[in-house]
Formats: sequence, C-alpha cells, structure tokens
Amino acid sequence: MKIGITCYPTYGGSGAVATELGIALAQRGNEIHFITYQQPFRLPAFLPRIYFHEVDVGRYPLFEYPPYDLALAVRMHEVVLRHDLDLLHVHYAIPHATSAWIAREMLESTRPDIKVLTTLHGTDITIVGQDPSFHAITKFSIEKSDGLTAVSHYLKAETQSAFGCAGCNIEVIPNFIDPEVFDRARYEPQLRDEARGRKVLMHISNFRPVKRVKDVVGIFARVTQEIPSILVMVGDGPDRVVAEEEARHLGISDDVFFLGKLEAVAPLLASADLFLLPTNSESFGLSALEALATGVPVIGARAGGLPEVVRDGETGALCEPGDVEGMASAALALLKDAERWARMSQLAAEDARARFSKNEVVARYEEFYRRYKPSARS
Ligand code: GMT
Repeated sequence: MKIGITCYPTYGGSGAVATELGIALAQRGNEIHFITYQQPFRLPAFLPRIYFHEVDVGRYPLFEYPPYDLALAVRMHEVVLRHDLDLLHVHYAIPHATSAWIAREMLESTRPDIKVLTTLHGTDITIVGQDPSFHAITKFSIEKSDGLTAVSHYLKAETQSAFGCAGCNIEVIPNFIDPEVFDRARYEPQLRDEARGRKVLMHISNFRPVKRVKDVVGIFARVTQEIPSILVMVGDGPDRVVAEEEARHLGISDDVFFLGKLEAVAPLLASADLFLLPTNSESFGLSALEALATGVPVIGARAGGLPEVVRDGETGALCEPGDVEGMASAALALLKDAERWARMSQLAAEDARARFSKNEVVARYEEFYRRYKPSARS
C-alpha cells in the first residue's frame, strides 16, 4: 500500500508512534510518504520505501498567523496525485484531520476514492479539542474522517462523550514497542557517575502542565530522604523551569539531572529502577510502556488510559492524580523489597511484550487500512 502519514514531527508520543509506525510499515513492504513541516525526529536520514515531503508555508506581511493548515492540505493533495497514494493517515486531530478533509475535497474530481484515517492521541481530544475555539472544528473533522482509531479505550469513550458522537465508529489500536530496542539486557549500565550506587528514578515527557512535573520532583524528594536516589528528567517543555525551581526549593538540585531532549531513551531506561508518570490524565502513556518493556516498574496516576497500560500492583503502582504522598510510599515500598521489584520488573517486560509488541500492533493497522483502501487497487 502507498500511505501518506502526517504527524507532529517534534519530540512527543504521537510523533514517535506515527514515525515508528511508518518505519515498520515500510519494512513490511508498504510505501510511506511523511507529509510534515520538518523531518520527524525519530526518522533516520534514509530508509527504503520512505519519503519525506516538507510542508512549506508561504510568508506574506499580511499573515500574522501563517496558514499552515492550508499549506498542509495543498501538500497532501499534491503528494496523493503525484505518488498515487491509497490512503492518508493523520495523527493528532488538530489540524491534521481538518487539512486532510480539505485535501480530500480538493481531490473529489481526480481521486474520489482517497480515504482519510485519523488516529486520536490524547490532548487533541481531552484538552485542545475541547477548547471552545477548536471544539466545533475537531468534532467536524472527526465526523468527516473515513476511519478513526484511538490509542486507548479511555480515549475512545472520552471522544464519544466530549463530541456527542456515541455512534462514532472508533477502533482502539494501542501504541506499541519494539521488544528488541526496549530490552534491559541489551545495554551497558549508564549514569554510573551520576548515580554512584544510588537508585535511579526517571521521568520522560514534554514537560507540559498536564504532566505534573512538580509532583515528579515532590515524589523523588520523599523517596531520597529514605533511600539515597537520583532523579533523571528527560525531555523539555514549558514546565521544566517549574521542576528546576521545585528541586532548588526542596534543596535537592544536585540529585536531579535534567538531560533535555534525547532521541534514544532505551539505553537510559535500562539503567532506571522506577519510572514516574503522575500526569493528570494520560490517554495512553507511551513513555510508561517503553519503561515497562525495559523492565522498569511505573509509579503513576490512576487516570485516563494509564491503567490500561500499567497493571496496578503487578507491573507498577497507581494512585489518584496529585497524591504525591501515596506515589512516594508506593515507590519506597517497592525499592525496599528487592525480590518484589525483580518480580515486577520481569512481569512488566513480559506483559509489555505480550500486549503491545510492534509486529502485532502494526499488523492491526495494516488490517485497518485494507478496509479503507480503494478496492480497485491491488
Ligand atoms: O496529547 C498530547 O499531549 C501529545 C501527545 C504527544 O504527541 O506526545 O501525547 C499523547 O499521545 C501519546 C501517543 O499516543 C500518548 O502516549 C500520550 O499519553 C498522550 N498524552 C496525553 O494524553 C497527555
């Protein structure tokens, strides 16, 4: 199949999933065309059957806000025609599903068979899409998509209730990991100089307010009082300063390491003892899944789709959002019991492989595509 994929190419779960999906689909013989404003961050320079089409937004002094959505629609229209695509698959509803709808309208006379598939990832539904300035267009774009997937059952239900489309046919296809990449046994220990024998707690995110990074620091502060530890913070975003300030305020700055945005997180995860994800409402929690697959138990919030990924009490521990004390207690209990930690670590890696392995999930996407691919095409 020839598939156009649009996503946010920058650091973040939806872009990571879309890019890994495109790479895996190309490895299985499909032709993939990424249509985005820059090369997706997880896409290496060149891979067979993968092509990148940059969206260039024309500038004009009148434009205070250059219309990216329109430039994206024009590029989608052009790539469909030039490369004879079978499908457009967009990740994150806003504005990608809207641009794809415009492109499909533009293709009405030349390629009336082209279908638009949208994967809903999280804040496109739970935050941004519910903002009054975007609600109507998000609802419209969801309803106009030919096929819809959501990364968790939670997100499917949230979409149906927030946009009043109880009958919306949304298929749940979860995010996935490559078991060969997220494999604890594969990597040499990292962070030796930083940890100096202490436990390693880790958090990876885009440091947006919803992630509650201040809570991450708060949980760590309580843990390190009893068990000498370090906190490794990977990623960057608006609340990084909030976390840095909290670490200073609590007098633990020297034990908190901000590493910034890193592409390859698997080797670091392989050196972690616990992963912290206290997000208010995580639709899935790809970083938590990557941690579990690497044998790192997750301490997080019992909210959103995270309980579909982390088995509470078996592969990690979940508390109510904002319950810093509870999460710290759960972390301490686990770190104090080496046998329980080892059992949980093993089960986490096994469970992630059993339910979220790349080959099985990508095959589900292929099966989903086949339902929408123009029938006259081989
Ligand atoms: O929705 C976002 O905040 C952005 C998005 C991203 O690009 O990182 O994250 C969402 O999609 C990920 C991939 O499907 C999920 O793993 C994250 O849980 C989800 N984020 C939220 O729901 C907050």
